[in-house]
Amino acid sequence: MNKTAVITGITGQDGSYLAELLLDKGYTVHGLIRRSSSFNTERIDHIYQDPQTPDRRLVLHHADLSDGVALVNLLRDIQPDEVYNLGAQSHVRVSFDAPLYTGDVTGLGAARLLEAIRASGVRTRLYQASSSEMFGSTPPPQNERTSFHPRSPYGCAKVFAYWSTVNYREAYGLFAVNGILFNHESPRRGETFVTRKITRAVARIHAGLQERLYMGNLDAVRDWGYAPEYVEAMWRMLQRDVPDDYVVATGVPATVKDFLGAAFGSVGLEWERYVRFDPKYERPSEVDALIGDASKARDLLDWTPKVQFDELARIMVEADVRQLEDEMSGQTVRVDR
Ligand code: NDP
Ligand code: GDR
Repeated sequence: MNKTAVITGITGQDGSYLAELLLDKGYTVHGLIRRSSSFNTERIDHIYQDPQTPDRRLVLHHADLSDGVALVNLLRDIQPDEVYNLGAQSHVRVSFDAPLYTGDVTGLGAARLLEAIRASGVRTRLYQASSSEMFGSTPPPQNERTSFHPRSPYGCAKVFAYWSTVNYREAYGLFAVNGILFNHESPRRGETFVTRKITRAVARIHAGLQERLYMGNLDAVRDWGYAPEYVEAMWRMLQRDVPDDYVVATGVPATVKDFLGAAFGSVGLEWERYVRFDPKYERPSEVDALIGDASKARDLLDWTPKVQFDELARIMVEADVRQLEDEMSGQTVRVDR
């Protein structure tokens, strides 16, 4: 029989790729979306099925990770085989401006979902979107045994969610896993994360629409992978016989400067001519270097990344160039670029 999954955060980058993956595998997918005063479903519009569609396999529900009772009711009604908790206030810089909100949604939200599973009595498997930001200032390489030292309200909230997930596994025998994912990007990446900010600017500068790009710390080292490959790892974690936690990463380090070089270079531009510093993009405490060791995921999940940061930069610049051309010619903007 085909499986049923619930995805929180289905309107985000990862939620949209995961929904596609699960639909391709024959799942019925229930996505939780937030009520918004304007449309917020752009990333999943291409897979949307209206309520009149016979046998539809993508169903959207209004819900919020701050509303625990709604989560209980939804889980009891849907009876999912798998739950993927991807919903979060996921921006590290913003978490310094909104620390309590971030703690509520990103941290307590995960606990509400765990408790909703317990309260509804549903027999299911849970994936928790944990993050390399939990390692914070602990030096690389980081793996499943590396200690956490978060450097932002977001990182602290994710540590709470991580340990809550482990605790429900130990206390109640819930099949609950943490995917500790390092940065992963795509043409669907939110526009204010550093890679997408850069690739959008490259497209606009190349088209003569923008002169400067203002940035923060260019020396940070990150391990950037390709989001569609990472959602496959999430799914594989829930197909194992026993629940466990896994690091998902490329193992390839690159600085923000390296990404600038790859992105501007892909259209024949030198980034140094256009990029300027603005302290507003710095963080009160920074995470200097994240480089993941994903050997456990390779050995147990048979998962290996293929796209590395320079190819990723090219994919994202090409998509943003196409999107800009579409916008300038007045065409409807495609989501899947
Ligand atoms: P996005 O920011 O693109 O998506 C976040 C999703 O969470 C959106 O669908 C958003 O809805 C939803 N959301 C925000 N607040 C709430 C709330 N109060 N209740 C319910 N849903 C909410 O993140 P990504 O897709 O990049 O990441 C997915 C998850 O993985 C997040 O938890 C993130 O923290 C984590 N993560 C991401 C990594 C990355 O590199 N991308 C690495 C490691 C972990 P809306 O569209 O309405 O804003
Ligand atoms: P990060 O991603 O904080 O690693 O969190 P982000 O792309 O925001 O920053 C990466 C690095 O770039 C530096 N930086 C800038 N960042 C932004 N956003 N804007 C700038 O102008 C800028 N200039 C320099 C940052 O200081 C940082 O060092 C992402 C999110 O997706 C989290 O949800 C996820 O958990 C982690 O990745 C893994």
